Amino acid sequence: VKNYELFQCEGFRLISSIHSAEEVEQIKNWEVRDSDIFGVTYPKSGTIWLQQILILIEAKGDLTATKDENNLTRVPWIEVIGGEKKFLLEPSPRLRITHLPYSLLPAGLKQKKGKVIYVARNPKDVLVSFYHFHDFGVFLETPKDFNDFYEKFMDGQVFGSSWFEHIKAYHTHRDEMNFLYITYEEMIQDLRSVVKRICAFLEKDLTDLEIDNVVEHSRFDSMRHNNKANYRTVSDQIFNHKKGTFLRKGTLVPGDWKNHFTVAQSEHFDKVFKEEMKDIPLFFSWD
Ligand code: PPS
Repeated sequence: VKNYELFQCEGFRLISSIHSAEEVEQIKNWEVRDSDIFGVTYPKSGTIWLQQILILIEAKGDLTATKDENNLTRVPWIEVIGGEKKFLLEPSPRLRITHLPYSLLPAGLKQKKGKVIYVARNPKDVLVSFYHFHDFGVFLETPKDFNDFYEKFMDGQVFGSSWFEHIKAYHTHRDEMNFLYITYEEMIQDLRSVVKRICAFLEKDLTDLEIDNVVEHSRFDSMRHNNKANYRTVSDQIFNHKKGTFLRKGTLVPGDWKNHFTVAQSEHFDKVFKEEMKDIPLFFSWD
């Protein structure tokens, strides 16, 4: 098995070196508590941004409260090997992130136990961020070129499978969960009001100053310089830190897809988007 080989769990593509089918299949049976909070995303949509925000809200904006612990330990991925043990043993509140599709979630979440925050990002920028991530992540196969990756992404032949299937399933089933939908672009435009919406959803009563601190410490620049939050400490066997950084462009170049897509790719994408999303009233800012 190659380091970066993908396998499927109920049609959802995962990475053989960091996920296990047996463990992922168990996740549906995990017992959910009302206090559990799950951040859910398709890859490259703002997961580690939400991870930092959740930690800071819990700490009422106090960065030092989290200083000894890496974000990855404080808010782990549920699907990564070893996830179950951590989940069962942890005292409340348990904060988690995941890329899993709706169909593989713990069943309790679908009975309105716990809370789900879904972050979506304009999928053209997701595609570009994901393309670069395949260079940075040692556990993913480096694409031949952008067009090669474009085709794989549109075909769902990537980790996370189809972007369209992911968001459509969550949108369709949102009323079955305690569910908050936010977008990466809203976070770029007005982080403070998104943080306030998250606080309201989580029933967290923070003062204006505490909110300011959450916002300040989760800005792109702050996170870029915070090794607890920016994945810089993850081993070279997982990320090729010589090739790039996890926080690549973020707010610096929103709409980075325009620097990568050809006109033909963009037109093709728009056509597929229109068709796939025809019954899903979700809108994205493309700039
Ligand atoms: S992953 O691998 O799925 O967990 O990646 P994910 O965290 O979902 O997405 C990574 C992209 O999010 C950007 N990012 C941010 N943008 C703005 N502000 C903040 N604070 C922030 N933190 C992470 C990160 O730069 C990746 O986007 P690109 O376009 O590649 O820069």
